Amino acid sequence: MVNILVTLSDEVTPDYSAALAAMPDVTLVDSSDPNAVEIVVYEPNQPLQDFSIFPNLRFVQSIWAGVDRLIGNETLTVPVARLVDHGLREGMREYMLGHILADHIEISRFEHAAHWNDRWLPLARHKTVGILGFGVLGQAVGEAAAAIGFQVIGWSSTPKDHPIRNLGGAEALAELLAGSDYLVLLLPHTKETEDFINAETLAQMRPNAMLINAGRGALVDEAALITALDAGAIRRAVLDVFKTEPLPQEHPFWTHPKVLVTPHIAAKSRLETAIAIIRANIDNDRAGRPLDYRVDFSRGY
Ligand code: NDP
Ligand code: OXD
Repeated sequence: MVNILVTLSDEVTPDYSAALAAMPDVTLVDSSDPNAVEIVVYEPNQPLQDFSIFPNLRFVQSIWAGVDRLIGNETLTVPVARLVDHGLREGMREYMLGHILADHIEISRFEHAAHWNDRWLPLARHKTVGILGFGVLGQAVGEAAAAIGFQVIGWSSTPKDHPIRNLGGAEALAELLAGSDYLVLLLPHTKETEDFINAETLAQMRPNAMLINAGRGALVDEAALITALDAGAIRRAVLDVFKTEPLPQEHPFWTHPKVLVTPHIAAKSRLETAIAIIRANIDNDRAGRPLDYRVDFSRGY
């Protein structure tokens, strides 16, 4: 038997608890007996921050992909696994492609138009989708965009052996910024990526570019983005993640005519796919194998 503490939001706790409790070798425990806790199934926005209270803890399984809130937590001395699963890939792909295509076929031109404007629409192959952060989710988005016909360029720390053209390094970044009609941000939040989109990088983008950030709010200098939108340095921004979440009611993004705000829903974790990843890591740990998708604390993601 293995003892699992579920530390998730109220919204998802009942479903994850039921799915785990149904496993014949799992006992659910609560934090009233810290000695009993062997695995914590966790969302990084939960109040539990001190893991040192669990002397028998073996690992922490995050059901989020982004673990920036865990990096630097010195009480975490056991392995941490992040979520990599099909549900996140599907969600992110649909979110990104939905926003890109809605913009690309100029839906806003026709909404309540009340006049016959039959100006030509471009084809996907006339446009470039640039993806900053060509990891698990960036590649899923890139593959979907390429399948529709967009030109796609990915960018990451190290170039990948992948059929989509992808690059690494500062020179390549300049090419991607200057060449993208749609700039997708799927970098993790680390010291290196903080305010990655700033006055300098925004100035390198195309005036017709649309920025879509589903990585983390910390990637974008919010004031610089508003200045760039107001000045016409870029055309539009779709933002799913913010420096402060929930986005404060008085924040200018809510009412900015060139900004669309979504409430961190680009790719929600789904029990139906996440549970298999949790199960696999329970088995990995029991068999003495390394965890799948273990977080590398030294690089910060
Ligand atoms: P991955 O770790 O698979 O991908 C991250 C990519 O970013 C990698 O390709 C990595 O390069 C690259 N990268 C990291 N740091 C740098 C840097 N300094 N310069 C250049 N490239 C860099 O993560 P995922 O694709 O699974 O997730 C990406 C992010 O998406 C998460 O960290 C999270 O913040 C966010 N997310 C948001 C969700 C939402 O609903 N809005 C849902 C899920 C995730 P390399 O491969 O070479 O290391
Ligand atoms: C995230 C997630 O990292 O929801 O944002 O998985």
